[in-house]
Amino acid sequence: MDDTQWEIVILTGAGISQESGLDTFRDKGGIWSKVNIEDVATPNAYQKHPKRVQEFYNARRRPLIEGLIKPNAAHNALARLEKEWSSENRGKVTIVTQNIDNLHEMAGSKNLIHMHGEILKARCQKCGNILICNTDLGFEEVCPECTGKDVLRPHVVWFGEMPLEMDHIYALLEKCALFISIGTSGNVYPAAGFVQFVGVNLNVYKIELNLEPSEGATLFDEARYGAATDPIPLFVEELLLNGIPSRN
Ligand code: BV8
Repeated sequence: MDDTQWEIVILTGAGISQESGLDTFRDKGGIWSKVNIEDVATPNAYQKHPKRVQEFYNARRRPLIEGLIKPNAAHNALARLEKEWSSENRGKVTIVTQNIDNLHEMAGSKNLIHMHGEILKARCQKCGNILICNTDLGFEEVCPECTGKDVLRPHVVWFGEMPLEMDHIYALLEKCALFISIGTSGNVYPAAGFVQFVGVNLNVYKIELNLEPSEGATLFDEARYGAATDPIPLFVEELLLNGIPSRN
């Protein structure tokens, strides 16, 4: 990166996909108000009740496979930002998403890290093979790599498991000039700690775009509140026009 290039890291959470028709987790009526985390999203839950866990993810995978869920104006605006920022040679834009849906890639985002995994993939617990999964996952499937049976689990990161690509993410955070946090309540670590991590560098501008103040709201330089399809396209427009805001 030379002095004229400015890297941007965007953290997204469930809020960005809410207007596409996917439930968030901790809002009223959200996923964790209907099921307990301990029953469906931990390695222990999978060990004790594998069928229940597979069914929880099968039900969340189906609408995505059926094509019922589409990216919204916020996903599209971020894809536009990545494309135009790099084509104007201003630097790189990377999205680090906590979401396991595929809406960022459907919108056209390329530099994308799924730190909590992807629901449209399965992982072999025996050999680590990761494969596309666009069907219900049960216990009859065989891993095409090691031919093991009863070994495929959803490729998602459960509570108590290490999120993916953490070294890569921290390296990006270390050199970014702008950190944007979108649609996340700031409850789940390590993602909730990213704003503090980038804040060590006093030159990084940190902005939160969310429906309401997150747990870490006071750590940002700026916050704009509203449903994602409202402030995000507007902020992207401003960014492409005026560049990264300064902290001074
Ligand atoms: C780890 C993936 C290290 C699958 C998910 C105490 C005890 C035990 C553990 C811990 C503990 N304290 C801390 C921990 C660690 C734990 C954690 O943080 N727990 C919290 C709950 C306290 N974290 C972990 O376990 C992580 N791993 O730390 O590893 C390690 C070290 C050693 C050895 C081993 C490991 C792993 C966490 C990953 C969990 N996986 N799910 C699935 O989806 O089923 S988490 C789940 O939460 C989702 O991935 C989700 O993305 C993520 C974050 O939630 P949000 O996206 O923020 O969603 P939320 O509903 O909360 O908020 C939505 C926001 O959007 C709201 O603010 C709302 O206002 C806003 N909004 C709503 N509508 C809109 C909107 N905004 C804009 N527009 C709208 N329209």
